[in-house]
Amino acid sequence: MDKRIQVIQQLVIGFVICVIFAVMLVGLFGSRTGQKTLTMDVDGDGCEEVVTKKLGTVTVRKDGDIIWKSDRKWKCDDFLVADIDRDGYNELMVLLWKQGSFGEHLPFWMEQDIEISQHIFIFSWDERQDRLVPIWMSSRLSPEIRDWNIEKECFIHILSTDGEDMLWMWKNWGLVRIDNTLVIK
Ligand SMILES: [Ca+2]
Ligand SMILES: [Ca+2]
Repeated sequence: MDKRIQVIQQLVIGFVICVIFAVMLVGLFGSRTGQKTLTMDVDGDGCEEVVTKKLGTVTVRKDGDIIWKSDRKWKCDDFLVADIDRDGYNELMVLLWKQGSFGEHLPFWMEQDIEISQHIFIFSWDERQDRLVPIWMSSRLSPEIRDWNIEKECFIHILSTDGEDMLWMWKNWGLVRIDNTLVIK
């Protein structure tokens, strides 16, 4: 066979393999890499802000001005806005990846904290500071979250990467799993 034809065949096969991989990657990560926009009242003034996720960054805009933006070091998968503690004001929940789980407060037995891990960070509007402040920051999630959504206004329905279907809610000072103990009507 002509060598040029062989080269062309190899190039075509290589291209097809690349396309197949690209389609698989989009299938695996497409839902997480897409954009998302919600209009919700985040600062409790009765008017809606625009919350967006784009290229791994979550941004809150009020009248066109950015009033909150996720940390540059985070890769945000998704966000939810709901009144999870049922005080009449919405919280912003961000599902994100970051390096390290302990920040500046590294446990004495650890020499380094460089692992990339998934976390849920929850923010609430602080009137005195006039800004969103973190009220709960999870440690490394295990198993990780594949998908989540708000159910019945304040419950968080979570599907883990290992296929577990869970229901969580805010209790006292953090998220607590409740699907084993409570039936929602
Ligand atoms: Ca508002
Ligand atoms: Ca609230």
